[in-house]
Amino acid sequence: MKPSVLATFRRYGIDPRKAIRAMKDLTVSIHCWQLDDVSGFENSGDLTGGIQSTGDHFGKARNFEELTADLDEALSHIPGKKKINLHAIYQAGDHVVDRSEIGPEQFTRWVEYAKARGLGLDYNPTLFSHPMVKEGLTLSSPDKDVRDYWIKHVKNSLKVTEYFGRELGQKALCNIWIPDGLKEVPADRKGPRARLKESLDEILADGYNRAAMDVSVESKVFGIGVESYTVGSHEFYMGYALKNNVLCLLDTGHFHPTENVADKISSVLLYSPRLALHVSRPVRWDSDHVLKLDDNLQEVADELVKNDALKKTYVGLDYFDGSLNRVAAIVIGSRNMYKAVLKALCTPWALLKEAQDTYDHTKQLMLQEEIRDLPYTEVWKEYCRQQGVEEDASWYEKVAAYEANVLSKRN
Ligand code: RNT
Ligand code: ZN
Repeated sequence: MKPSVLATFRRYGIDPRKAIRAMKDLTVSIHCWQLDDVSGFENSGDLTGGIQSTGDHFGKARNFEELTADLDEALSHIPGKKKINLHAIYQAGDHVVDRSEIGPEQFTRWVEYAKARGLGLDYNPTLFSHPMVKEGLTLSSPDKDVRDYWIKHVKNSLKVTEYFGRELGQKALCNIWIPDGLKEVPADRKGPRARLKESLDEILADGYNRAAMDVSVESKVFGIGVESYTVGSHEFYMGYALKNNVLCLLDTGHFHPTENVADKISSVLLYSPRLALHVSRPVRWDSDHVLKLDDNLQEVADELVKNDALKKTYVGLDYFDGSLNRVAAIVIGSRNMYKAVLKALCTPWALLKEAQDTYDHTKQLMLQEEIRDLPYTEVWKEYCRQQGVEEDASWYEKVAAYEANVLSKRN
């Protein structure tokens, strides 16, 4: 880095070289499902569960080989430590097995893939896009057969996750999200929640190896077709997580649009030793747009740094846009996540906090505005150089060539 860049940061008490070193504490879990619009390898039909992917850009990955090839292309342009976030529907055994039967054997190829590249893996049971989702309900269904079916699936998911953690020597996360909710105002709000609580208790009853994995529960405010009531609301899961020593997963698209999800991080961390995130970009609703380096993303990264939470947080990405080159979508969103954290690490929080705590609101505002102009780009470029990835838009030429040579040949 140029001495002038270092000098500029030094004036604020920041050493960008230290910031780059601190990036080792960040691991981003890159979601595989952007590459195929959450289709998976089961041929399970349309995406259901109140979530939607729109757009039909060509070149969507159709199987394990295509998806991992696309991932390799994307990963070669992303700096930093990475994991891959999988869903049960990405089972890759010799033949497709029923959801209730999916276990570690269906993921040996993924473990080999991850081992060969020094990646970690995370896991999500898939409780959507399936005929056993009855009337939109799974673990909270009034139908015991339905609940039991999904309880089995999630119990097996804990085994898959434990297998990932053990094999890869890196703790894995099993994140539970269910679509359960109602289109119309419910007659009974408590019943489904009580059933969900009971199902979760049963899932966790056998325990799991906490050295190899964590479990998180993901809340939501509403989904398409389930606008009036979501069983797994934020309050429900926040209570459940704290009481049962599992993690609360905050998806940045799962709250009312005027809520600041970054603001929740410091509260959760006062009561829970660890946190899980799905970083997304909601546009008017939980639309799962590709991450832009906007204020919302920056504030999430700022909170992770200020709360010294990089090591305590499972940072997962969760978006899926089918209207553009899906490999580029992974690269753009992921690079933005790392960039936001690096920028947060180059911010003079001590100075800002001092201004706040001494009631110097004018200085605080002045600083907040002046530091926008610090040469963060130079630090990002240096970080990318050290990581052996492109420091600028030149990665796009390679992804465009991949689109011409590989993606455009798929139909
Ligand atoms: C849905 C949740 C959930 C999914 C993925 C595919 O609203 O955000 O996390 O997006 O599991
Ligand atoms: Zn999510």
